[in-house]
Amino acid sequence: NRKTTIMDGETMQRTLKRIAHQIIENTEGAKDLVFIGIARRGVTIAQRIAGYIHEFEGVTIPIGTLDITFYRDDLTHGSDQPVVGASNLVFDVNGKKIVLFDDVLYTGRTARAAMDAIMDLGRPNFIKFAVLVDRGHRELPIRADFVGKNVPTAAHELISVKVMEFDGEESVDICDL
Ligand code: 3GP
Ligand code: 5GP
Ligand code: MG
Repeated sequence: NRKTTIMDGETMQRTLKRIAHQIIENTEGAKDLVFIGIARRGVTIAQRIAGYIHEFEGVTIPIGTLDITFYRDDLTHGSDQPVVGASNLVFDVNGKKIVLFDDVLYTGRTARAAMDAIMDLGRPNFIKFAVLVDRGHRELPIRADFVGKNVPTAAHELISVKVMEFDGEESVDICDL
């Protein structure tokens, strides 16, 4: 059960600040900009980055959430079909510039389900995708616009993402199962 640390708390905070700056640079101003976090840690990441943007630019970005789960409870099978569960989208998506957040990007199926759920509600101006870790192994033609770190993994490895809000500590580790 080997474990390799790829980000400590300080590195994670620096990475989230960098993504905050990149989002400001690449979304043409805060007008109509909204965030959607994929439960659970994608929501935390969205909140963190919105907090930094508030700090840097003095603007408050609305944050909605999507809960996407799987038919099967064996979460290590990335190819199982993601299902959109509860959503809390506190804004009309029509005409919005949406940034979608998840902690880890793997097969791309969750991002696809999230985009489908958003498009069912209206016609956004655009959707961009931000992730803390891209671990590879895509099964769909999906990429992230903002990436904290690219971490090549084997299928049997797992990326453990710890955030203060859920885990009381912060780190990203590769775990060998
Ligand atoms: P999160 O709360 O960090 O977002 O669904 C419960 C948790 O399991 C979610 O974590 C989700 O991202 C995570 N999860 C779902 N599928 C996989 C998977 O294939 N591998 C790993 N490691 N975690 C997964
Ligand atoms: P997908 O395969 O659809 O891209 O990812 C499925 C879901 O599981 C996403 O929410 C993604 O964040 C999460 N996920 C996939 N692999 C890992 C992993 O290794 N670690 C963590 N923490 N989450 C993962
Ligand atoms: Mg996730």
